[in-house]
Amino acid sequence: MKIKIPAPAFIAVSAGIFVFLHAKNASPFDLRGAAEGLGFDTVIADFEEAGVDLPEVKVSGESGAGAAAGPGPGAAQINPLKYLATLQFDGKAYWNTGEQNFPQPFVFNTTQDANGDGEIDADDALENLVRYKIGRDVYGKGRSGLPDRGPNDQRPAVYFHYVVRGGYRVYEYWLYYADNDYWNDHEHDWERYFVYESLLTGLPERIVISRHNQMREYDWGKFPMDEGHPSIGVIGGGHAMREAAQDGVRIRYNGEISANNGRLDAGDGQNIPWLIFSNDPGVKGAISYVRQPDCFNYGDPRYFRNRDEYGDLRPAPWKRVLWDDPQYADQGDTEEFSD
Ligand SMILES: [Ca+2]
Ligand SMILES: [Ca+2]
Ligand SMILES: [Ca+2]
Ligand SMILES: [Ca+2]
Repeated sequence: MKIKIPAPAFIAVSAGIFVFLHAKNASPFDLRGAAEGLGFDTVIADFEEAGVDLPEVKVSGESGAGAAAGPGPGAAQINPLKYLATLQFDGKAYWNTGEQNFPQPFVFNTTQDANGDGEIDADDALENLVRYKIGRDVYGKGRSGLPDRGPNDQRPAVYFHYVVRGGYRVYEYWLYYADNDYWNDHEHDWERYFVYESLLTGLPERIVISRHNQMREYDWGKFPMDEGHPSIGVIGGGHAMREAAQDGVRIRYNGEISANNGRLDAGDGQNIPWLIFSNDPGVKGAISYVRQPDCFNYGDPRYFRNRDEYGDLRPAPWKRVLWDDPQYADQGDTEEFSD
């Protein structure tokens, strides 16, 4: 379901908007309806990738060099809050304790070398994680039994990336969990949902959510919503996502947190806004971050079937094909890696 934009005769640019004038019908596609910013650089890149020869760029309004160089002063920005989801996790139904860890920064403890290898790094994650807690300065017993962990930054966090592909601006939301405590036990767990916004209408058309080694696609209009934001159910332990609700801890798009029928020892009833990490240009309210490591070692001695702390390497999100080519999701059961 790709929308092809014909090669424009020329592009007019002014203060963050642009108009494509097409040779055939001479009627402009006015992309002002897209509401939030259209990164000029990004669209150029997309045409280049499609092998379209770009015609002369005629700039109206502000000084040419400044307007064409990217989102300058006054230019609209990409707003990652626009499609940020409400997540509801597994609760105590079916006689279990429900979900025990939630999306958070992958760098969340910078003071404790928990696995004793002389480095404070990503492989200390499982040992330092304090379960059933959401908050800025979390303390407690570590997931693998170590006492006095903390301070941990276990606030809700998302790693945001956007690309323009096939007639869409794709808003990618990547979630990091320190522990995937399921039949496929592993340290580190990267899950994701993508929203496809049409460049022609400026409206969201599809949402794609990760579920084990699949990316499942839904029509935006048929997906459950929470005040205009997707409402996604997260399956216990492995964090696969689904369209149906769950009964446990809920983190809303606006940061409202509630335990419901789940267990939450810190964070219940609080409002903790999502941390939006992104290094992309023009992203509103983004916190930049260091894209290290390139690989996460999914093994951990805590797991009977995956004991090698430095084994089971999986590329970081920003090293995956999917990161810059989300059309890959259309191919269904062909994910590169099962998280
Ligand atoms: Ca360590
Ligand atoms: Ca570890
Ligand atoms: Ca998982
Ligand atoms: Ca590890």
